[in-house]
Amino acid sequence: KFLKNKSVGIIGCPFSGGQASIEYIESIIQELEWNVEFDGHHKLTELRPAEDPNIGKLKKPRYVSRVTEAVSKAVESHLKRGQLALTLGGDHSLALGTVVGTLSVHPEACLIWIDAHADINTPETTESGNLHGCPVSFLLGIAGKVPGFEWVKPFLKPDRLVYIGLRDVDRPEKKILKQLGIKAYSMHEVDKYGIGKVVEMALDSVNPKRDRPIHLSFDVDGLDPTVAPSTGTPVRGGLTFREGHYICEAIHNTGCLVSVDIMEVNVNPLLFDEASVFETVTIGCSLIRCCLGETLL
Ligand code: 6HN
Ligand code: MN
Ligand code: MN
Ligand code: MN
Repeated sequence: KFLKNKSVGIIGCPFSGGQASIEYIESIIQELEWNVEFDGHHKLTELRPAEDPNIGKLKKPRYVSRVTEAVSKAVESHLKRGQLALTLGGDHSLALGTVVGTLSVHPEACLIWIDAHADINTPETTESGNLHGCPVSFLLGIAGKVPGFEWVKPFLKPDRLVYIGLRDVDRPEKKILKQLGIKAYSMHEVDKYGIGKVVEMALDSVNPKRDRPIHLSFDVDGLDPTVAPSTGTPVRGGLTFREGHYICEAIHNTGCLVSVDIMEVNVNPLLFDEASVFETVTIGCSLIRCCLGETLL
């Protein structure tokens, strides 16, 4: 509904060291008869400032703000050309950039966030100080003024956001979700209703007429660590292989998908063995194929 032709722009963001089989991804997308534009991995490490002391508890705030701003421009440019923007990461703070990029082209877009975590800590509530636990608070405009992040706009309205897969939400994050009335389907609801019903309810809440562009931000730790092991903050009891794929298939079927993030795939051989990395990259590729319309039959 919102894309000009079957063309996808890949934004490679090896922000935590990842050079994840881009060539493989290019070829599987072409197999599906999509045009692929991949202008290389974005040189994000070049944006690292010489000095980057904490701001309050926040770690590497200047580096993250520069990188995410650059990523927002990349997403914006692909969307403006009518392409689907596919961002491969990298830590989930990148979604601050990708979602702003999507909103700047499609202000009426909604955001579907697949994750074990809510990533909605504010600079006040974060315990770790890691910005990948905070992007959603910045997106909603509830993070307060943090120097360097003035570019973050437009903001996302809380009723345009829905979560699926949550199971490790910090106490202050639970409070924020309640206060803002944000729709969230945890693993409890996935167990109770089944993934089919959960995705339908999620879509009904943010996109009742299926006429709004959709940004899907998929943190692979939303999946169970048995199927996506090489990720930084794994949590047991996650989405199964099929539940993850079903989400992507169902969202593709709306015809509204404009922007996809596949995040937190960690390919660092010092942290994970080869088999774990291969399994995680492979499931990432397979989710992408579903987002682009691959069907089982
Ligand atoms: N992720 N809630 C924890 C924190 O540090 O704020 C974990 C965040 C994980 C973030 O997986 O994208
Ligand atoms: Mn590009
Ligand atoms: Mn995340
Ligand atoms: Mn996560």
